[in-house]
Amino acid sequence: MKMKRAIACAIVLSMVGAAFAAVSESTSTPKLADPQATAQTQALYRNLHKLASEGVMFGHQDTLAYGVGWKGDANSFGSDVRRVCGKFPAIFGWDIGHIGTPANIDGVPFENMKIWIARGYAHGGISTISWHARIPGTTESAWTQKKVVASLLPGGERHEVYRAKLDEVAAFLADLKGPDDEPVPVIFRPFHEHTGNWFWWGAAHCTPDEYKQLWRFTMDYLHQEKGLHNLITAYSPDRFRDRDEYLERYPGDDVIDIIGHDNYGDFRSPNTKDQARKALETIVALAQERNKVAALTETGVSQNTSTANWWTDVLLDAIKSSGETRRIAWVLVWRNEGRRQNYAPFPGAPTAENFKAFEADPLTLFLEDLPPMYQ
Ligand code: BMA
Repeated sequence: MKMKRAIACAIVLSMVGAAFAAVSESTSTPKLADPQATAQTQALYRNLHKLASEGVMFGHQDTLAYGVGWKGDANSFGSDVRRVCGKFPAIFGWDIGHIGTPANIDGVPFENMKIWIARGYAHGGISTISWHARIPGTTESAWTQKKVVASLLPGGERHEVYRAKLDEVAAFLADLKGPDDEPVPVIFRPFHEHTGNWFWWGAAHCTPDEYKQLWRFTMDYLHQEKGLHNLITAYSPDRFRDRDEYLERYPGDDVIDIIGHDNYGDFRSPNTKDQARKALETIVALAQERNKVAALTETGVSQNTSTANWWTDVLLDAIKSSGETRRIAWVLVWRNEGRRQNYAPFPGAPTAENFKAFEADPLTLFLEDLPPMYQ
């Protein structure tokens, strides 16, 4: 296993400091919201927590499924990220929008997605699953601005329909299996960007209490009724003014594991560096107070039009802007749909050379740089 210098140093230091570490271990070991989480899921969470102080993992949505000018199949294991820098992302993003049909919202067959998630895990990588959910029981998209959240809760007129939808979600999640038939741990990130109003679960379309109840019912159902214990939950508001707004709809420390944040706007150019720093410092502080893990769960700029040095001069610069901001566990960029929509570099992209410098920085971690995450 090839490790970056930062990790190697951290290992030496942690050996030297082992005696001290043992003393503080009991207070610093993070606990998942699900007390019944599988051993691998617990190990992943512990390792995410530990790695967050050593490096920042890089993630890319749908990286194995397709990229600019190519499409994968069940047997392929390619990525635009690898084509550019020789390494895979450490974090593999997926989306289960349109669950219950053969292919997801962006045409990725769910059967292939299962295979890619299992292969990513077998290679030591980490998968995170978002959900651009249609309104349950309809084909109305995630972007339908209707007040339906209350109707999905227990006692609501769509509650049974919602349970049936969660049964489909659970069947998919239960089918993620490792080499010894163990459940593959995944970071589950539903109901994201809810501080905006573009999705039906957005702030304008439900009360804080309804939003929290949606999360609480959903996780309780997946854990208790469906017996799933391979989930690490990520809460990921879009841009927020301050801690109060961040926490206004927070479902609770007993539900959420990852203090996430989706933010494109503040990471567009160096001009908004102060806002980017403030946002990262806020989530890192909130995570540290709760002994949880902070992450920049979505960001990115178009690789066609962005400044060529965006990776180092904007993104990395923001992540390195203070001792606190460096403590996010990962950053994930959105999908490479094709020439029109792309957030990761691809061969020939104006950003490709700069991305190599981003990869070479000791702070960034790719699949090949990870220590074992599941033990
Ligand atoms: C959006 C865009 C859409 C896509 C959706 C779900 O941000 O990338 O093209 O369908 O995410 O992945």
